[in-house]
Amino acid sequence: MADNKIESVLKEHRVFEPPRQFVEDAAIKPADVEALYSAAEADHEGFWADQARKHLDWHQDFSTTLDDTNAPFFKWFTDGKINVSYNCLDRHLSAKADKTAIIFEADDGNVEHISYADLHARVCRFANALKAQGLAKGDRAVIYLPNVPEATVAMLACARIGAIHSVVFGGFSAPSLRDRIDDAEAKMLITADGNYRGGKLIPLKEVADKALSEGCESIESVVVLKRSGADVEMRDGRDIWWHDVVDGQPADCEPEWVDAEHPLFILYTSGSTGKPKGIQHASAGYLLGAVTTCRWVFDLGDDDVFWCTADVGWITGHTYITYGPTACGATQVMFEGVPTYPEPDRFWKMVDTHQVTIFYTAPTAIRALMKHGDEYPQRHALDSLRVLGTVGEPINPEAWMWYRQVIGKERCPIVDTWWQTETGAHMITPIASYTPTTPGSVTHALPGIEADILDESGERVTDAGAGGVLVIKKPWPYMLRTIWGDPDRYKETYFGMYDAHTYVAGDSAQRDEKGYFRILGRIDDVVNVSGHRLGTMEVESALVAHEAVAEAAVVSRPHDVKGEAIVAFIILKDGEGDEQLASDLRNWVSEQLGAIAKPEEIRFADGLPKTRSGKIMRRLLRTVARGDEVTQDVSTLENPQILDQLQAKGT
Ligand code: 6R9
Repeated sequence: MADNKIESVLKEHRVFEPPRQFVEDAAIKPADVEALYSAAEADHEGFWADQARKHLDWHQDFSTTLDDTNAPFFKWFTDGKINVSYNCLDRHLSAKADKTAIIFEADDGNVEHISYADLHARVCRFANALKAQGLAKGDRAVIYLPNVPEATVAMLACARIGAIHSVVFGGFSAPSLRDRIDDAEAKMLITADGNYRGGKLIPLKEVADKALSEGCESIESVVVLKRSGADVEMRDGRDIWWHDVVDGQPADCEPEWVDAEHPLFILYTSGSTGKPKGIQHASAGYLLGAVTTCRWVFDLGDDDVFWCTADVGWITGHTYITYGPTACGATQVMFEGVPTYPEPDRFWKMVDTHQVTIFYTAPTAIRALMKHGDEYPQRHALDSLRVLGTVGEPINPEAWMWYRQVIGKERCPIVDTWWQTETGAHMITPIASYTPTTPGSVTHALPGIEADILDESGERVTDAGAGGVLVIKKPWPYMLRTIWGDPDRYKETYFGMYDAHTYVAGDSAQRDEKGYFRILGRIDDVVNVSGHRLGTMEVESALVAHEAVAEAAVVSRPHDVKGEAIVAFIILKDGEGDEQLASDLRNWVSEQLGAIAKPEEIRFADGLPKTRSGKIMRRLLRTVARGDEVTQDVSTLENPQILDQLQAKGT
């Protein structure tokens, strides 16, 4: 099926021009885009310096644009001084104090409008509270909150005082939360008593307590938002309610002016080894990417209502909820719930209610909603929409066409945006008012981004249809700066394959006849389940931590809603596996890592296919998991008889 998918993308030749009316109404015209491309080509650094001065408010201007003397540890706008929360809030107050910044819709349908003046006051109060709790510039605070405005407030409050936040997605388990707190050596945890998603209670404080019960020695205080009203234990001297910490705090807080390179946040993401990587972003460069991409790619303007359906716990929520729309002074929708609750028309109903103009979601959501049938979107007019976006994984042409026809009514350009936690913001994507689009194609790199495809020896791959390694050949302002506490891993992972200026994304890609990029998938041991990155090693380590398991190998197979699903091959310490144990193991992984990592299928075997040097042959397992015929060379296999057994056990 994977091969079919690639083939159907390869045969895809449909091209859709940006609608004429859209271009006429757009803030950014094709001629403006052309000018950006030529400026970037003529002078990469000069281009980014101009953009940084145009889109950001500086407390002190910078004199060096790019310092690459210690490549790949690049620095941008080094001697400039800035505050990110000032750029997201204060600078809008003179003209837009009463403009709605956030339209928040809760899981139960309750709606709250928060103006820029109000958001500013909430951020200042919470920033003052953080300081009063002893959090200072450079300290880390882990945020483990639902997708509610307080998450944005907490992030911006950290930015205001120069503290470094690390948001952990609310679906992550206690051990995952603990690992992240320990790795970041966080001083404070900001969480909630719990919240409702899809009508179900998510017991955040309970999970947090479990995480804190072992390790997490760096944590001095825990701030708890009252959200669900659930009964929770508050530990004396450590836990304190959000409403109590902000009580009496002034609604003004002088921003801490930090160096452009001051770390803004750490966000953990899966890599090819068991330990998640703390991706570290810098203040000014990151914010610049958030602003330019909102303006260029989405054509985000003053009259728009922007809605990114991601959770703030992921990079998409960081850049396209907390930082991008606010830095642009835009109005955005923030949603606590799930697309199918109470009914599968929730998204479409919300688009009409809030008159959403730009809608940004993931292919997995599009595929899931498409399965429910056209009658749900057809209940709603959807006529406020003007741009549709997708992110997180490759989108199959069928889902792309459905999105275009049924949601966009053939009127809205679709921007299929390729980027990563590490890249900070969009990299390869159509520009809504400029780029003719093709289903399943991420089209071309943005101005100031030098994307290319290389073969293993570093030669450019230029032939249409030929695959290779996706690279970015020049540093860009919104790239990650390092892996928190592990600069060697940063260097090795992203710049180890070619040279210190060539960023290796970890994806393979190819070009079509037009020169457009298509993303084929990861080249490392990372799988993409419902748009979320998971390291197969992480899942394997969780499995072998179970008392019954001797060895585990995890691969993925295509899944028509999730994109990819996890299949785990298990060797038991003794005895034979049964359905009960399979179900226990699935739940075990969910407890260890979070529900997104739960294997779709567990297969028990007596051994794993290994090379004579002892390496598990994952390619072979992938073929078996997909139910495909094994055509690979198995002559190097140490234990060929295991293959028949694995295939026979297929369900
Ligand atoms: C933003 C985000 C990054 C990985 C990336 C790639 C996949 C993201 C994609 C896409 C095809 C797109 N990916 N966008 N693949 N088309 N439009 O998702 O960040 O969670 O770090 O994942 O997701 O494989 O390398 P992150």
